[in-house]
Amino acid sequence: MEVQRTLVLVKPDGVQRGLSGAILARLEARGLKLVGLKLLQMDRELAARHYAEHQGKPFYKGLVKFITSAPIVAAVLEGPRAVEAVRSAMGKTNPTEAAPGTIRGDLALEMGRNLIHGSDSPESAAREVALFFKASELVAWRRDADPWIIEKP
Ligand code: D4T
Repeated sequence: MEVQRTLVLVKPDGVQRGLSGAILARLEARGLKLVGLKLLQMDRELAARHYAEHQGKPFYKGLVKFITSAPIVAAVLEGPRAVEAVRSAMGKTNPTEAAPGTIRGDLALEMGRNLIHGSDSPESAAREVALFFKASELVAWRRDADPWIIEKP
């Protein structure tokens, strides 16, 4: 199984609501391994780079205003098909359509306050991880529980 790394952001609504730990706990409990973690407040430049694909869309200005409005937690998670594992744990972008049991389906109501970002492909993950973390800030470590989570670690 392909081991991947993916970028997760607990957005300002998650940090302000005190849900950073609860959100990361769900991803850790699923078996994803933390290899990078920090609290920061995004500036407009970082927001523009992160959301470059949405520039010009009607929701773009509000999105940048929101994402820069308070601190976020940035994390890099590693595991077999980690990109898809995080996306399925997050649920659909619009929380009212997200299935119960997902982070958005259980904890959020609106698209513009959907708590979490997760990279949508391995290519986006590589680009996004590099936006938020230097190589020296990522920690490659051996987790003793791996054989109990991953069939062929
Ligand atoms: P992110 O990128 O935050 O993980 O969300 P998704 O990958 O699930 O969704 P996205 O890239 O399509 O949207 C990015 C971000 O913009 C907000 N948004 C999106 C919004 O406020 N209104 C909209 O109509 C859309 C499409 C929500 C997530």
